[in-house]
Amino acid sequence: MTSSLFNPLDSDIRLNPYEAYKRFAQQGPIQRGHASIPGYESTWYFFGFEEARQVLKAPFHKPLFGTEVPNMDVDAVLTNDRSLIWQHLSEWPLFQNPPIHTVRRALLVDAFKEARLATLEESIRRDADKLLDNALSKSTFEIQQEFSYPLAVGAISKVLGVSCPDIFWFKSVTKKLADVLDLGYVPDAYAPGMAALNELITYIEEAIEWKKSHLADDLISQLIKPLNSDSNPDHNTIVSLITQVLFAGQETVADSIGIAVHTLINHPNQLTLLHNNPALLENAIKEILRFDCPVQFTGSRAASEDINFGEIKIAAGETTIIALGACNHDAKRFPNPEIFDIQRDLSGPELSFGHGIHYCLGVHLARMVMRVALEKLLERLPETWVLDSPTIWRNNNVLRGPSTLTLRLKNK
Ligand code: PIM
Repeated sequence: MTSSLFNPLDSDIRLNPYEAYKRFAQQGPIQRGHASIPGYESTWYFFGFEEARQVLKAPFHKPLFGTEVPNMDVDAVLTNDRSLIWQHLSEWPLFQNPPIHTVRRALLVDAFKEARLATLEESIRRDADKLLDNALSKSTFEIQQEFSYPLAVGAISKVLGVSCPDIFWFKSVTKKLADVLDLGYVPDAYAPGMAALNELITYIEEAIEWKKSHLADDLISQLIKPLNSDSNPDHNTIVSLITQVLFAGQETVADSIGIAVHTLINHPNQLTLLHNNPALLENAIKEILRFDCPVQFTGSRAASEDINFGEIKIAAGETTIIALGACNHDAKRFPNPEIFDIQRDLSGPELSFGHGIHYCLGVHLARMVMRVALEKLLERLPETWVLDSPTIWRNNNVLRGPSTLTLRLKNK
């Protein structure tokens, strides 16, 4: 049952988010949510595109973790069972504030520049072909496990300069971290998440040891090369940077490929249009991510002072969460938002990759892997894409994407 106060944990929001957002957005672009999540009792949800851009740019709004926020009892929010894993996760630039955020993000920026990533494209393209060589010989094709996920993990491994980890193991580890990062208080996720994190840390420490004698032009080499300066990151910082890159660099990319295929299957005319006009691919990718984005909610940010948005007064210590999917369907910014149109004019500001100092570092990687994936699928799949069974969506409120998306390749 849905209340008149927004609760991102309501099951109908996960199952049919855009209908729910539309209903709530009619009540205004900024709304106080349901007080159901411990630590987020007085959270404001942003549904308006412009308002969201404003709050993401506002310097006095900080992510919750690791910050001093007036009127907020951070210890109460970080109760014991989750504090252990958050000690590590809150080191991620994704959850940090300046000045630490600025220093750590700067350590990653070069590896994610468009020109640098372009040097990896051919090898990612070869991976895509190999995966499809294996997958397309069968009568059905489960895109996420057989294609999107290994392609995304392979791509981020190339950025880091390590060989692709065992996909089955890696998926189980990152799934447990995704459970921890779900919105709200998820007590059952913390112990398995911590165990998974420890496995990931062991894997990364081994990779770092190996890299020390195999330095190359890659991110881990950059991070561990002595810079002869006081600003060298320490070992724990390097490990946490790599856990963030490994986690964030593949989950959402794989989800985006799955979302793209699901959306195109549901809009066969647009799929045909794209087949006949490959030059539309770049705009199609933007439209896919506007229409259905893989990160539905930003992390929570607390106001460090009182702030007014028109009639709405957000008091110091109150938290804000941007409903990115809702903002991407704000009719003031995108007329007829529920229409999926790969020719839509998408010049101008966007939000699918966030905004402000936490704007997604992986934007070029995500777009490039999506482009390679879709080019290869358009080239090698039959012209009509047919689902073999209904798409199953992942069980997470923040991260959206198909967990199972099976295409029928041959009549059985
Ligand atoms: N992953 C990639 N970019 C952002 C993310 C993310 C955002 C919120 C929670 C978990 C991952």
